[in-house]
Parts: sequence; structure tokens; C-alpha cells
Amino acid sequence: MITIFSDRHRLQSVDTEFYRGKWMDAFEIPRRAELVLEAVGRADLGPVIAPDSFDIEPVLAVHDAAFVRFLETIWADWLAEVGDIPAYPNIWPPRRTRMIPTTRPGAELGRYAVDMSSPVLAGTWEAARAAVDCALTGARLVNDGAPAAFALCRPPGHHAGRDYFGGYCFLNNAAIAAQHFRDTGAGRVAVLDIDYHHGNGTQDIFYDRADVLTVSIHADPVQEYPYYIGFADETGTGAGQGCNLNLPLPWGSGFAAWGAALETALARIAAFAPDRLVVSLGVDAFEEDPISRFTLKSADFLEAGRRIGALGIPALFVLEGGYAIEAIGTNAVNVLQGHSAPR
Ligand code: Q9C
Ligand code: ZN
Repeated sequence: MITIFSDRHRLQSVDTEFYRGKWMDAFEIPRRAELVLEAVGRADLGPVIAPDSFDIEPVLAVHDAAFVRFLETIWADWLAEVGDIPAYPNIWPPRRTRMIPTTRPGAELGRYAVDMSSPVLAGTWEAARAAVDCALTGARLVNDGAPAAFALCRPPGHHAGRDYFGGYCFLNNAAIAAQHFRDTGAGRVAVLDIDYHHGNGTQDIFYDRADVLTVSIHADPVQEYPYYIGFADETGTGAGQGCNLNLPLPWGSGFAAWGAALETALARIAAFAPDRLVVSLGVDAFEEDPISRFTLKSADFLEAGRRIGALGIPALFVLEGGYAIEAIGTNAVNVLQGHSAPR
């Protein structure tokens, strides 16, 4: 399996993250991607290539144009007004607000950001674009006949919606790749999100569509980020009715419950009979993950990969979360090796 990796991911790097009233050591750090890359090499998974450069069109096919313009330009505005420090919102718009454009970066950040976990830096736009390029290059490899490819994306993407960012995500790499599959001949595409957190951005992007099935296994949003969204009764709207499946599980869930949810997810995907599968590959359901509360073991990721592979659908894996530094590489590569295992 080919891995697509860009070292431009390092342009998104902070030392600290604001969480529960404190500045803590950041969880979403460049080292994560380097460790996954090392594990790919150790496992002899296959070649590692740099991404091709794609233009902005596939990004605009899923994200709002004003949001994309904001992401591209906000750093310059922040730098001019505030200086060379990470850019955070200083206000969020309340309900029933008119959302009139402002001249101030702190207010524009609040218009589009959902939380405090995703500061914009000088290199954020370039890093986010590089991650998209990795996903699109992987999609191209799958279109060219590869049974699977691995987009080693960082920053992650699945919390980025049509016009919002957060949860360490800026552009939705998996959704952009899924849309690209549609735009290059796939009639139906499924996105399977196995990150510990609900894939809210991906759900948002495809919620009213029948051509892209979105399925997510995640921690119950009553207890866990991204909260407010990801409940089992969210099944899609309009033409997309029935094309979103949420499988929330309570804190403490292990492979007994998680594996059963995966079976439900895979049965739904098989019934949908997609031409292409995008897997939002977060490995933060791991028992040792510092911000998560599921109890999957490293071997469970191998089994998950095997079961996904048994679908026999050409698949693009897109890295999302996973913060247990010592195990993230093993766990991500286990999914990929399970997927490639002969059966
Ligand atoms: N510091 C992904 O896994 N806040 N995003 C959690 C812990 C945000 C997770 C608080 C979690 C986002 C891609
Ligand atoms: Zn996550």
C-alpha cells in the first residue's frame, strides 16, 4: 500500500492547548505524523511518496467559498493587528445573530471556529492544503487501480464542516477526497469514520445527499467532543434521508461493543454498495489514548482493518486523530496491514 506524506504538516505546530481552563501540553503535535511515518517504514507497508499539488477547486467542492477565503487570509490580518502569536477567536456569535462581516480578525475567527483547539498560525493554510493534497493524491492512486492507499494527513480534517473549523481540523481531507471520487466517476461513495470522536464535519458536508453515505462510530456526544451532534437519530435530511449512520457508544466501551458497531457499519456500507470507500482513520479509540475513553487494544485495530478489507471496496485511508504517542504508529499501521492481509 502506498503512503502519501508531506513534511509541510510541520507548519501546524503549537506547544500548548487551552483545555478545561488551563494551558496544557498540546496533543495534536507534528511528532504524531512522524511516528506514523516511522511505523509505516518499520512494517514495510510499501512506498512513501510526496503528494501532487492540486488546485483549490476540490476544496471549494465541499467548503464554503467565504470560509476558504477566510482560512487563506486570516493569518495576514491577525499578524498585522496582533502580531506573530497563534490566532484565537476573542468572541463567538450568539444565536439569532445577523453575522455581519467585521474588520477584526478576532471576530472573524469566532465566526468560523467552533472551539479553542485549533489556532491559526503562519503556516496553517499551507499545512492544511498539504494534507488535502495527500488525500487527493491517494484518491488518484485508488482511481488508478490501487486496492487501497494511505493519506498520512496532518492536520486532521473530520471536524471541519462546510464553513467551520475546530477539533484540530481546518479542511476536511476525507470529505474532499470523497467528493473528488464522485467527481471522477464514482457513482456512490461511503465514508467510514472510526475516529473516537464523531465525524461532525463530514456529516455536515454530506447530510442532505444520497450519493455519499456517512457512517461514524464514536463516543456518545452527550459525554464527548464534538457534543451536540453525532446522535443515533441523525439519519440524513431530504434526498440524504437514510444516508447518515451514527453509532455512538458510551465511555468505557471496548472491542466487544465497538466491534459490534463496526459490523453494523460495514453491513450498512455493503448494502449501499459504494464504488469507493474513504476511511477516516483515527486511532484515538485506543485504551491508552490520553484524551479518549474507549479501551481498544492494538490488536483490535488489526481486526478492524481485516473486517474493512473483507468488504472488497477500493479504499482510501485518511489519518485523523490518535494521541497516544507511543502507539499511534502501530495502531494506524495495524488497520492498514489488516486491510491488506490475504484472505
Ligand atoms: N484536549 C480529532 O481527534 N478537544 N480531534 C479535546 C482535549 C478537541 C479531537 C480536548 C478534540 C478534537 C481529530
Ligand atoms: Zn478524534
